[in-house]
Parts: sequence; structure tokens; C-alpha cells
Amino acid sequence: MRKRYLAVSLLLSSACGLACAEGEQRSAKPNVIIIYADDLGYGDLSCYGAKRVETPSVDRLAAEGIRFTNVHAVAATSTPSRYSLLTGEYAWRRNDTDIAAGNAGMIIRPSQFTMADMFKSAGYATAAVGKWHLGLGSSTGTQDWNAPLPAALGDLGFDYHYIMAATADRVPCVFIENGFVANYDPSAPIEVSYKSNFPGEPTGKDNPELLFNLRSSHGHDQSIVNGIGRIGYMRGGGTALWKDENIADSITAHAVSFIRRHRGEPFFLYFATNDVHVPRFPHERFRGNSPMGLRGDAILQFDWSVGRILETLDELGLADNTLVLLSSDNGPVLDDGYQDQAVELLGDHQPAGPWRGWKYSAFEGGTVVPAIVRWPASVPAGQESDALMSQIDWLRSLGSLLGARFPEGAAPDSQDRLATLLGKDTADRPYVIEFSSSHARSVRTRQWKYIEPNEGGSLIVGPNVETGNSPLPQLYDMRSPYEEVNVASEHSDIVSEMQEILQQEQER
Ligand code: NG6
Ligand code: CA
Repeated sequence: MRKRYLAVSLLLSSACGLACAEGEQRSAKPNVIIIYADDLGYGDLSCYGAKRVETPSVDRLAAEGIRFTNVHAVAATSTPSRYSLLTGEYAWRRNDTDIAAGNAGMIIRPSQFTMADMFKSAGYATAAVGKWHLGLGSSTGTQDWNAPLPAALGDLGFDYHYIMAATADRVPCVFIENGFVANYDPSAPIEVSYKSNFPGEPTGKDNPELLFNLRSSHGHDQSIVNGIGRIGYMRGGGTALWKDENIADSITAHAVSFIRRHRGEPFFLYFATNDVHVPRFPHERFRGNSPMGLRGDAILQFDWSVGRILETLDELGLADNTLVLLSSDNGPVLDDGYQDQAVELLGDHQPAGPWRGWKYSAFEGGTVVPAIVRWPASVPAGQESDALMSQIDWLRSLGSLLGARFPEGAAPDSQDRLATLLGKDTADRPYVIEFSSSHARSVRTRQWKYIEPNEGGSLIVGPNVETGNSPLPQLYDMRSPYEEVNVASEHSDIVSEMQEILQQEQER
């Protein structure tokens, strides 16, 4: 592959004029790595002000690039955020993008143009490693996990994948490598159900004595794998079952080996970590290293994974021309279903930084996330940008970097904001649309935040999260970041403007 690429560029550069220029441009294409953390909050990194946890590798990335302070994930939970990042379409345009079960059918359709398709069409080697959570196979509940899946990430433009089907707290607890269970164990056929248990199999609910690694606090009381209760039922798996304490090692090793394999050609790596999602059960070399218990330790483990990626780039001489984009899929949460003492050991740490609300919420804490860009060949170090941005735009922005052509109808909500992403300007997106787990949409501009009326309750009891829901329109003046005083009735003109934006977006 490498040889063929070199041959093509030699051919181009030996020709004259335009072909020559194109050849040079081609070889200058940066590698792109998206490091997408799970539930990592705006305030969870030391470069974003965290004091009770040190994240030297992420801090280094920020110091060598741009640290953004006003970037939004598209939604306040994983599946819709990831859907939108990879397709450039707002998740709320579809009714099947809520938090996916481990046996959900593939949500992105093979006919859709994805970020991986875009890179592939520009001649990149493409891979997804880590958390997927966007469904697999042709339809929900019909997968045969003992055979190659009929639809997987290969149909979405990824040349290679090594992924968890959903989340670490959802069955099946096995990695899928290129559409088939990795390390498949023929002596332990895999069965999965989100409806009923398999006869004779223990559950967290009935056999709490078997939860030797972590106890659940709410939910997570169905199948038990590795001494941890899960959502959903599974049987079998044998030696293919993951050990939670090795997940970071395993996915990081696969990410590193993809980089090594493709060092000689442009590559795109979507590296979606399991950290710091529940169940938080990092490797023992991280356990006990932070004063914040397992959640803090998982942040350290995340930082270690980032460090391994950066070291690999350094070692291979690829750091200069690799664009690394680090962010998170939604805001932070403390008790997300396991007794990991995230609440008890928090101290004065502020996972969501100055923002109100958490993961799931319509308040800013649901979607404001850390975001860092480093590309030494083109982006001067040591920058900070408070430009208002949304991850919805990353697809077309990166496409603009590659000069990619998008098929008709692709990435309908994504805008080219490459200049902002590379720190060449600080222009705000005119507005950003957010989407909470109770389906409340918000419109955020530099000064205002509007939350549309929603009949859902005001609190999610288990994680103790404010939803931000209200049956009345809410408007906040973001010159003070903590959404506290609803000024909708004083500014009916702004409220109408915001409603108009949502209406127009809806009809587009
Ligand atoms: C919730 C789970 C939570 C987490 C979340 C998805 C319960 C009680 N809670 O339903 O633990 O898995 O889904 O998180 O089951 S996300 O970051 O992948 O969206
Ligand atoms: Ca998440």
C-alpha cells in the first residue's frame, strides 16, 4: 500500500503544472486522529482547571495546540452525539438515535456518507477503535454473534475496526474486530437478549454476592460479567469476554498498532475511549492513584491512553503532520449506576467546570465539552479559543481540509468552520443546537441560551441530574455562565428569534 502511494505521488510529481501541485498537496495531507472520550467533563482535565487530578498528556496536547473553551457535543448522551459527529446530521432528525442497546441494529445506514467515507474517498486508511454505540448488524435483536455480522463498520467507510458494540455496561461484553467477535471462543457460543435472562444464568439482581468487582447503585443488575452487573442479558463468550481492567490497554494497543501499520500513508483514526464511562474499573496500576476514587483513576487512565498515542506519533516521526482532535461525547456524571464513590470522593472538583447541569441535561453541562486541536505543521502552539463551535461541523470542516466532495444530501447540518478549528479565526457559529436526553432542544448563541419547553420531569433520580426541563420557555443570559435566572418573559423578542431558528432548522 505504501509503495503504491509513493509510486502515485512520484508519477504525479514527474508530470508538470497542476498535476505536480496536486501531487505535493496529496503528500502533505495530515493524518487525523479523533480521540473521543466518554462522559469526560469540561472541568475534568488539569488544563481546564482541575486541581484534584493531573492530566499531563492532555495538558501537553493543549499546550502544543489550541484549547477551545466553548465547544458543544451535539447531544447530552453518547449515541446521538456520535451519530451526529460521524454523519453531520442532527440526531433529533431521526427517532432512533437514543442511547442504543448492545443488540441495536446499525443506526447509521450504509447508504449514508460518514466521516470515514470522506477520509476513505480522499485516499486515507480509516479505523474505529474503542466504543461504538451506534448499533451493529442489519436489525435490532437479530444478530448472530457467532458468525460474521452482516453489517458493520466496514459498510460505513472504516477499513478496520476493533470496538465495543455499545458501552462497557451493556452486553455483549466482547470486542468486535472487523465484524466478528475478537478472540471468539467456539466452546462458549454467545447469546444476547435485552428482554429476558437465559435459564440458569445469574443476575446482579438475584445474585449480588457475585458482584466481586463493583456493585451497582441503580440499574445494571442483569447479567454479571467479570464480577460486574450489566444492562442486558448474555450467555457464553468464554475467553472472548473482556476484563474491564484491561479495556484501556486493549483498545490503546489496537490504536497504536493501526498507527504503526499505516505510518507510510495518510490515515484517519477514530479512537473512542471507554474512559471515563461506567463501570469505572481501571487497571490496578491506576487504581488508588487519584484522591477521587475510581472516577479520578479512570481520568488518569484516559490520560495514559492519550500519552501512548502521542508517544507513538513522536516515535514514528508523525507528530508534526498529524492533526489530533480531542474531545468528549457529552458532559460528566458522577453516580451513573455503580457504587464507585464518585460522589463521596469528589471534594471540590467540578467535573462540569462553571456550567450548570451534567450529562443528560439540557443545561450547558450536558454538552459543553473539552476540545483540543494539535497540528504542529500548521497550527501554532499555545493558543486558546473561545469561539462558539459544535461537533456537528467537524465533518465538513475536516472535509474542507481535504478538499473532499460531499454527495448530494450528505452531512446536511454540518458547516465548514475549518478556519475556526485551526485557530485562523475566532468567529462564532451563529448558533449551536443542543439536544438533551429528554429530547429538549436548546439554541445557544454567544449571549443567549434558549431551552424549548419540555413536559419531562426536572430530575433524573439515579444519577441525581437536573434535566433542565420546564413546561415554559427558558432563556438565560450567558454572560453569567451558570444558567440560573430565566429571563424569557423580559425578552420575548429573543425568545421568538430562538423559536424561529428551531422552526427553520426543523423544516430544513
Ligand atoms: C443509562 C445508564 C447509564 C449509561 C447511560 C448511557 C442505567 C440506570 N443507566 O441508561 O449507566 O450507560 O445509559 O451513557 O442503566 S452514554 O454515555 O453511553 O450515553
Ligand atoms: Ca457518553
